[in-house]
Amino acid sequence: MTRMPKLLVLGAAATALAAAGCGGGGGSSSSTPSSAPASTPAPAASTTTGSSSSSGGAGSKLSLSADPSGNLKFNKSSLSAKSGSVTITMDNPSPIPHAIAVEGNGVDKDGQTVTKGGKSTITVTLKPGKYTFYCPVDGHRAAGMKGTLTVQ
Ligand SMILES: [Cu+2]
Repeated sequence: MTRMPKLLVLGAAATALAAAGCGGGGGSSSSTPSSAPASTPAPAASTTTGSSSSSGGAGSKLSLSADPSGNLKFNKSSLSAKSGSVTITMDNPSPIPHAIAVEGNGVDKDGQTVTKGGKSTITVTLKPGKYTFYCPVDGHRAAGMKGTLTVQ
């Protein structure tokens, strides 16, 4: 369940790639997915025009933290993200172990439980819809350590 090491490796690899000079010079035949439905009124955002500011398309990154004074809650009760890859990082400044987890629409993923000073991170691929983020430590979700993640 805990994918922390793999995430770190992935992050490092991505960094290395980015550092190694951006983007290969388009040798490969453009594999543009021709699946885009013509009905979508795409507001010109999908086709990046010119400027090679490669944001990497790394997906949404969200962060929150556990209540520092030991209450069983997060500092946010709602989050929103774009569909696709979503990374959520929870800081735990409290003396109580906590973790971050996401559930909904067939997704159910728990992050690593961390103690004071630690970070719990999960990366999930989400479709538009509503999800619940919560702390998977026993009793914490029931006590109110949860919120709504809206994906658009
Ligand atoms: Cu907790």
